[in-house]
Amino acid sequence: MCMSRLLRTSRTMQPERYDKSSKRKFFYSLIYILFLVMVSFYWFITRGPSSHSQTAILCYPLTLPNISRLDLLPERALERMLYEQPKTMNPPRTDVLMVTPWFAPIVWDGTYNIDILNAQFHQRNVRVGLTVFAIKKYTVFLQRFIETAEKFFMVGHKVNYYVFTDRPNDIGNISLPEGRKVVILEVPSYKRWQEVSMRRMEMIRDYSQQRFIHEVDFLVCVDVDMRFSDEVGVEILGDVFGTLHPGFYAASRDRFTYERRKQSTAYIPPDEGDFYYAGGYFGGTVPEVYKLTNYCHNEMLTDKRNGIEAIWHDESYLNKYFLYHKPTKILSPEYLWDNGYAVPQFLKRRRFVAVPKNHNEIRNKRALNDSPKSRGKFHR
Ligand code: 48C
Repeated sequence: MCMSRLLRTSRTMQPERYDKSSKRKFFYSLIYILFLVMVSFYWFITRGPSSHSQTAILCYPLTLPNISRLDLLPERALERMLYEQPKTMNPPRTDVLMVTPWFAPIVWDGTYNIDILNAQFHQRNVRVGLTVFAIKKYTVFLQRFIETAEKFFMVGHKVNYYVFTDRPNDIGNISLPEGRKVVILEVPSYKRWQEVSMRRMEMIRDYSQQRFIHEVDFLVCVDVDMRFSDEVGVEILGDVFGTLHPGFYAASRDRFTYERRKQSTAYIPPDEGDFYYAGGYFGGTVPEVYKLTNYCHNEMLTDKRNGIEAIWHDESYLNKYFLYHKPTKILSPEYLWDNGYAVPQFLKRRRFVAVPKNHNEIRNKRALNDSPKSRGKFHR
């Protein structure tokens, strides 16, 4: 009876045991197959079917999947926009040069669509640094400069005003809306105004390396004795840009006030030169501005060692730089004007104009005015 029970039990048990072990086997086979599939897939994506190089074999299977930078590029598309179609046979301006022989655009009113540009730059969440020097008595220009910039400069974009000054206490608290701020940078002052003007290159270079590179994408470097009077937006931004001097946009190259003494590093012979660029308005990406300011500062130091200073100081070195490192964008005199000049027909906008100054007024900090009697900043 015992035996028969045992037999009965074993008969009933066997199929169950068989069932369990086959399940287990099936499960292990599945894992094994899955493992093989994964290893093959891994091999396929890391080395590819056609790779036979020694390194590939040696690296395998430690190499991480080969994800190219191109695979990580963000997809950026503009929203649907309605605007006038650009017309190949009907250029927007025929009265002015719109592009240089090296294919850099010259920015004039009517040649660009700011809505398209704003959409592009908003997508990139662009941050702009506006550098300005207010050394010694020039602090008097700062308030108007920032007030007018708040109305016209890069409206709707992130802006850091980098104010270089030797008198931080003269600058009151300036509160700005979200995304815009004033950063005061205390720097030494120099006796001669020429030295103050020239040393801007060194200071912009040093702060580009230490600070600006971490905080902004583009730098715009301008004079402070100016005011904004019309829109200046992202249309000005590019790798490296300069601005046509309002006194020389129509002059022939031999009349430009380039440095003409061969002893100076800023020397440019009369048969060379594209444009005469203003010292008080240039910019670009932080690395490009670093290269530009580093070059100009080093050339100035070389001249200093040789006892020579270029005729128009930093402006002369800037012009030399742009002759052999062509700017990728050029701003028309709309972006730098002096109301002491008669306004020509082609000048549709005056976006950034000189504040006429009387040196006594500045020294005494009396109110500045636009008196036509004051000598124009850009007149030579
Ligand atoms: O901040 C000063 N203080 C000065 O004493 C002389 C110049 N400057 C800065 O250099 C200002 O930012 C000026 O706008 C800039 C260029 N200098 C000029 O335009 C003067 N007319 C020389």
